[in-house]
Amino acid sequence: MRFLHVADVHLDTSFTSRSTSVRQHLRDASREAFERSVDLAISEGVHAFLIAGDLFDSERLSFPTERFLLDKAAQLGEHGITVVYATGNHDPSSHEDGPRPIPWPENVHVVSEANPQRLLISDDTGKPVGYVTASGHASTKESRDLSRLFPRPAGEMPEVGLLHTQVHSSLGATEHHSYAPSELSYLVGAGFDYWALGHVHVPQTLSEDPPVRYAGSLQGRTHKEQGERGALLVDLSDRDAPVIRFCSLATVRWDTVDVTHLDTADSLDDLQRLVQNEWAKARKVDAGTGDTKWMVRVILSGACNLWSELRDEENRDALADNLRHTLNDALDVMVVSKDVHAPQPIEEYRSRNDMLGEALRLCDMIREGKATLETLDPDDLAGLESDDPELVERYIRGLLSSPGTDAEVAVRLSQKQDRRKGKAHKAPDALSKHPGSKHQ
Ligand SMILES: [Mn+2]
Repeated sequence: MRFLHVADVHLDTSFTSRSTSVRQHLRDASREAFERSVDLAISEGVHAFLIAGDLFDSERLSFPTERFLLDKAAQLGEHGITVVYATGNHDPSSHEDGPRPIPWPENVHVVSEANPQRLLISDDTGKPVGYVTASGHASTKESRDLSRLFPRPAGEMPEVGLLHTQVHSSLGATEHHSYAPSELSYLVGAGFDYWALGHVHVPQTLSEDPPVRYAGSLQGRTHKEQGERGALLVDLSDRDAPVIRFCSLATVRWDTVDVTHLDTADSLDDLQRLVQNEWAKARKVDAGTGDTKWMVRVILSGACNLWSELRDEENRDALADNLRHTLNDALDVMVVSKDVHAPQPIEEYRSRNDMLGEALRLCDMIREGKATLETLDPDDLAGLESDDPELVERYIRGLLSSPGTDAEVAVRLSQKQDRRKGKAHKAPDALSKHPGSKHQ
């Protein structure tokens, strides 16, 4: 038996936090990835197309998606491909929480109740090639271990288990609610040749023999879902030697660019150039498929002369806007400033015999636990309501652990010093930079 294993398509996700055009593009991308999986199933001549739950994101099912799915299902049917779709916690059969039922063609078997169904799969001449046993979610909060309900398979043909489940030990499982939880050791010993799983969006192999696999989300939906996304093409013709191939199908990818060396940036153009360089490097390592569009998150960190500008959300949005046009193949860009601080000769300051040196040494001592701020009134600390001295202590140390803290202390104190020194200190600099400005 040969089949395609897809999961977590989440069609019609709302993507409400995105702009109208990006939202539309992301919704289209989910359908496009599904379309590619259907094309692949047909070109590979598989016998079955398995959907391991969360085909829909919620009860929302748009007319374009309904039309699209019925067309794709019929197309699979024309090629003699059986579709088995086991519902998940996002698309349960319950009428209150799940999508409305649609008139699927005969080649589609929707399994939407816990009671497992064992379906015979045949090739296009009608010759049986294997069985798929599936169980589905009837509600959004299935709490039972559905795998325990699967009858033990016995026979000469390959047997596949299809289920939307949170296997306890899987990578990224904590990101998902523990619905229909199951145990890997039980799945491994349950007698199936392959477990086609859905729910956890990180594609992964939980066991090689027998294969227990998460296909992962077909199209990533957030920055937590970076990396290639697609489906698993499985050949169980030789039960002792399954052949499994991951096929990258998602048209939109999510990626993060870390820009940590900002010390040469003195203008918006400089910042843009630095980000562009990092972007080009990242795309050299992983170019996508050529027509890939990217959802980009830029994380800026470290010392930068523009540190105070980068604290302003409007400035970050403006930078993101510019990058949207300049980064190749970017669909959308967001800019995050993480511990961006003023460039300061901290070590030199620390040894100084003035208020700034004193403050920096005090920060060190608090970090090292050699000093406490016992007389501090917690009411003055934003974000901390407790007056438990231990909590206050831990909170202060947490604040001081950020790499930019010393620089911030230095900037704040030296600005005050500058101000106190007044024009006598500032004026010559200002005049030499803008000759003649006084007379305009
Ligand atoms: Mn899901």
